[in-house]
Amino acid sequence: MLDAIDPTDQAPTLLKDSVLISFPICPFVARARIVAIEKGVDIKVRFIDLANKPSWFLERSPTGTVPALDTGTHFIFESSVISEFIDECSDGSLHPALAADRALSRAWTEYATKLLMPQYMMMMAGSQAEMDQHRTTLRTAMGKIEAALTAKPYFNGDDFAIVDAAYAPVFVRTAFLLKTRSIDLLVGLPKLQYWAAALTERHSVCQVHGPDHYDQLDEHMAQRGSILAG
Ligand SMILES: N[C@@H](CCC(=O)N[C@@H](CS)C(=O)NCC(=O)O)C(=O)O
Repeated sequence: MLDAIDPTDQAPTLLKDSVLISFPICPFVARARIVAIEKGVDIKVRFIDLANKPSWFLERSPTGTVPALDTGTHFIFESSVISEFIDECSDGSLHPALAADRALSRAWTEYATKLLMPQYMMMMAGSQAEMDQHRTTLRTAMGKIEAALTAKPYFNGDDFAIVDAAYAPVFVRTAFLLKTRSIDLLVGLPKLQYWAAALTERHSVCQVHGPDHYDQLDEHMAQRGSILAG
């Protein structure tokens, strides 16, 4: 059986010199950065303009999406995979101990996209009808995870895990919409409210979403012609 990391594997060393290709407000980037902070990995971040992707990035990235982790020898894409790589290459694990729990955590980590996408589309909507449609999709997805949550304060209980890092950006945005637009996306979802409160006050989540994060979201919404733009 293989150890998580072969003792001769150079990956932990590679991680020290790796660069995370990023975009400031990207929730998928945020997920990987939160995991890095939680694991005490000081990762270098390089921001690119997604509206004008540099050719060196397009040449190496098959998806053209951020985050991507450039280790110097490997160009790793997909935020869940990058998060797992950071976790594996540093001490301890941000995954539950039991295989079935790990599998479930991974499945719900994938599910976060079902919230992130309609939430983004809702925030960028150009009309009320479009916004309502994405809000309904988002609320349906939120209802499914509300029904599935069995632990607190985090997804698996007391220990913060990769799955929590995946949902934290969703809740940073629900807090933004509540505070700045009086839109309450978590109304009637008490378990998500509890989880959201725990995640949005977590040090790593606050560190990744700095004091200018709300301004960056506002600016992005204005650029996209959102009806919610200020
Ligand atoms: N499944 C990907 C999604 C990443 C993603 O969609 N990133 C967005 C920014 S938040 C992106 O790079 N968009 C640029 C594009 O799609 O052209 C992941 O988890 O890494």
